[in-house]
Amino acid sequence: QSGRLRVLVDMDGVLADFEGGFLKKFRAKFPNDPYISLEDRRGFWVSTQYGHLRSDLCEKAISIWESQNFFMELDPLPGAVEAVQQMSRFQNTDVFICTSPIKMYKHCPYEKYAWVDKHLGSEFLEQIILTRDKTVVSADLLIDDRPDITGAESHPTWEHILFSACHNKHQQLNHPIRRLHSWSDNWRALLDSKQQ
Ligand code: DGP
Repeated sequence: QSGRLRVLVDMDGVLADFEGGFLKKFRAKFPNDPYISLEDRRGFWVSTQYGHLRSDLCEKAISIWESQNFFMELDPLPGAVEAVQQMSRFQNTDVFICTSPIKMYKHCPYEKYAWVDKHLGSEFLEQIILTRDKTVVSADLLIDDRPDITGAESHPTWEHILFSACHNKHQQLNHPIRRLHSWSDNWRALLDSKQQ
């Protein structure tokens, strides 16, 4: 081992306010349709819950994040930018932003790079990992709001830290997993716990 700590930080729902940005743009584009408040969000997939509310709302939801400027205009979550900047300045620590782009690739990958450049600076462009399979990326920690992270590697090297989000905060998990409730929670202690 290199003696360095490697941390993967997810983007949507951890650094960028995907849920808040989605709801704002959904309500603006479809003002006469019902919507799901952040309080009532359950399950990782937004389009699934909207489809259960009314079947036509599934594709209306998808149209929001497939639109130009959706990912670019997401606000940073409170404390996220500061936390990642501080984390990256820690001794013996490498921070990577590990994010799964949507398959409609016209805007999303470009806008994710532009978001990182805008909010974290061009030096962070070196740290971006775009992948639909996070299990094949090796690290000590993965901070991510998605409860079920699976892929080709059945034994990922990282410990998944579940970042709390509107869709997962009520969720009981059958396997024990550590959580980070927000960026005001003690992420430094999590990193310390992995430092050999
Ligand atoms: P990640 O947070 O890195 O696991 O990426 C997941 C992406 O999927 C993120 O951009 C949010 C987005 N997403 C959320 N809900 C849905 C959905 O219902 N369908 C699709 N296709 N993507 C969704």
